[in-house]
Amino acid sequence: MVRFSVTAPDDLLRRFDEQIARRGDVANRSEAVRDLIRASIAKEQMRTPDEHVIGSLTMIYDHHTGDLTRRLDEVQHDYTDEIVSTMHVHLDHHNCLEILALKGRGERVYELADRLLGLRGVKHGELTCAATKQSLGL
Ligand code: NI
Repeated sequence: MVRFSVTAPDDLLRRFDEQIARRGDVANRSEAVRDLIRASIAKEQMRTPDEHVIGSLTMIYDHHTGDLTRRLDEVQHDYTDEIVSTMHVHLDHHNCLEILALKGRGERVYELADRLLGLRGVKHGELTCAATKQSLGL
C-alpha cells in the first residue's frame, strides 16, 4: 500500500464523508477513494479507440476561472471534425453548462474529452458514448 495526501475543499470532503457513512461500518475514506480509482480504471478499459463513436460531452465550469474560456475554445478548435454541435447555457453568474455532440474515431473523441475535462476550473464533466458505428450496424 502507498499512502498519499489529497487536498480538497471542506464542503466537498464533508459531503463525500456523508456518502461514505451511508455505506455502513466497513466503509472508510481510503476504501471509498480506492473504489473511485478502480471505477475510473474500469471505465478507461471500456474505451474503444479504434471504433467510430457517437456521444456527448457535458461540462460545468466557472467561466471566471483564469483564462479557462479561451483554453476551452482553443482545444475545441483542434477537433472540428469530431465536434458536430455545441450548446452553451449560462446557468448563473458564475457557472456555464456546455454540451458537445461528438462523433469520430474513438481515439480522437477520448483525447478531446481528456483535454477538456483536464482543464483547471472544469467542475463536472462526463463523456457519454451512446453508440459506435458498429453497434448501430453502420
Ligand atoms: Ni456561460
